[in-house]
Amino acid sequence: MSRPRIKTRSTAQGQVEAWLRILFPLAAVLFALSQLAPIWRPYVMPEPRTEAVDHHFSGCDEARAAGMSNIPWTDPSYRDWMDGDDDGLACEPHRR
Ligand SMILES: [Ca+2]
Repeated sequence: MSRPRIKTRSTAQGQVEAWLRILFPLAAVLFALSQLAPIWRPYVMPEPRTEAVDHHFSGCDEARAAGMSNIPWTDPSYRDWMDGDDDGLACEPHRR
């Protein structure tokens, strides 16, 4: 009478399977946490947009009285006729 043959695993194969039993659940947990991360991200208030406003000054005296000088050509309040030397800056401070 012969004994039934029992297939045995090698030690290395057993170690690999043991590591996989640990690594697969760990990877699943880490993946799930990475998917939840956007929920935990703190809300950051956006910076208020500072859009340039066209003030429609009647002249440089009014602009300076409002605290604006050296108005660049990119500013909506810039007017060609307020830039006497045509250098792209309107209402430069008075020279002394
Ligand atoms: Ca100028």
